[in-house]
Amino acid sequence: MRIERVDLIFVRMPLVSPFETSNNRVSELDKLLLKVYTPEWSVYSECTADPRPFYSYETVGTAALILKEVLLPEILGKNLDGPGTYLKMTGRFRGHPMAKATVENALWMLLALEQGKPLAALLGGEKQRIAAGVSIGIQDTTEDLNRAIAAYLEEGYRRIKMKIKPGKDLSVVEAVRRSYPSLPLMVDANGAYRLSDSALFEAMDGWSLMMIEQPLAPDDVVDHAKLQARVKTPLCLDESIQNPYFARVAAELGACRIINIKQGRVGGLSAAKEIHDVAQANRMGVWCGGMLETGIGRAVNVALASLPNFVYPNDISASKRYWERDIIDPPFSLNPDGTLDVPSAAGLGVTVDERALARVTLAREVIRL
Ligand code: OSB
Ligand code: MG
Repeated sequence: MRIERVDLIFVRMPLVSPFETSNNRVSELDKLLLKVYTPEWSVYSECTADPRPFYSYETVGTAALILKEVLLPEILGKNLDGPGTYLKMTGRFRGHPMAKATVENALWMLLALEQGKPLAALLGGEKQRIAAGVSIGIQDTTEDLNRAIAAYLEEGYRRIKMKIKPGKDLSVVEAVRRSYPSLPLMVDANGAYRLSDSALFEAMDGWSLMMIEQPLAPDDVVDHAKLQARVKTPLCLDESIQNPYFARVAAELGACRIINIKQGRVGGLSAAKEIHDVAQANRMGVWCGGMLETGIGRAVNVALASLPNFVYPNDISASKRYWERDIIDPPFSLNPDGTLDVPSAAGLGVTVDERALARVTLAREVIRL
C-alpha cells in the first residue's frame, strides 16, 4: 500500500449531555480525524486525544503536530505492507501513543480492505456481537444519577459504570445499590485517590461492585498492588497500562485483576492485541474502554472487543448515547440484548456520512508529498 495523501480533519461535536470525570467536564469535543489515501482506497481514522490533557498528556494539538512533523513524513510516498512495517519505522520515536495509533489503525483498515476482510476478523476477533455497557459521568444529585441509570437499563445496557471523585463516592455507590441491588455496577475514579484512602475502598467491598477502575494515580502501580491486597473487589487499571510492558508489570505485582484496553492510550491495535494476550496468559480478563469516540473510532473499538479475552461488558455504547447525529450512517445502535453488532463488511465496515462530517468540520489540512 502506497500512502499518497493524508488529510487532517478537525471536528467539533456537541455531546447529547455533559460528561464529568474526577478532573474534567466536557459538553462538546474537539477531535482529530485522518483520511488516508492510497491509489486504491481511502480510509478514515480517529485520534483519541482530547483537546486538553486531562486524561493523558496528549492533546489534539500535540497529535496534529507529531503527525505532521514526525509520523506522516515517515509514511508518505512509501510502499508499506501493513502495520508491522510502520511499527518498525516509528518504534524509535518515544511517546505520543494516540498520534501513533491513528496512523497504525488506518493501516490495519487498509490491510483489511486489501484482503477483503472485516477489521475484526483480521485482528483475530470471533464475536459477531459485543457486550455494551455505559459509562455515566458524575451527576449533580443521586436522583439525577438514578434517573440516568433507569433510562440506560430501559434501553438494554448490560452494566453501568459511574464516575466517582472524593466527596462523591461511597455515598453515591450506596444510594445506587439501594435502588438497584443486583445491577452489574462498577466505578471509575480516574486516579483521584491515594493509597491513604484505602479505607474508602475497603468499605466499597460491602457493595458488590464488579470492579474499581483506576482508583490511584496513573504512575502508582506499586500502590495499586498494595491496595489490591487490601480489598476483595477486583481493581481494573486504565491510565496505568500505557503499553504491554505495564500489563506484565501489573500482572506480576498483582496491581489489578482486570485491564481496560484503549487502543489509543497504548499506541494502536497491535499493542492492544498484545495486552489482550498478556492478560489472557495471566488469567486476567479485559474489556474495551472508550474516549467518547465518533462512529469511526467506535468501529475500531468494536472490532477490537470482538477478540476472545474481552470477557466483560465494554465502554462501547450506541451512537445516540453520545451524539445527536453521528458521522457514520447508519450509526451504531443497541440490540435488545444489550449488544452492538460487529461490522461484517470489509475494512472498518462503517460508512462515513460526508454531509454530517462536513457540518462538524472546523478545518482541514491536506498533506501530500
Ligand atoms: O476513564 O474511561 C475513562 C471518557 C473520557 C476519558 C476517560 C474515560 C472516559 C469514559 C467514557 O469513561 C467511555 C465511553 O467512551 O463511553
Ligand atoms: Mg477509565
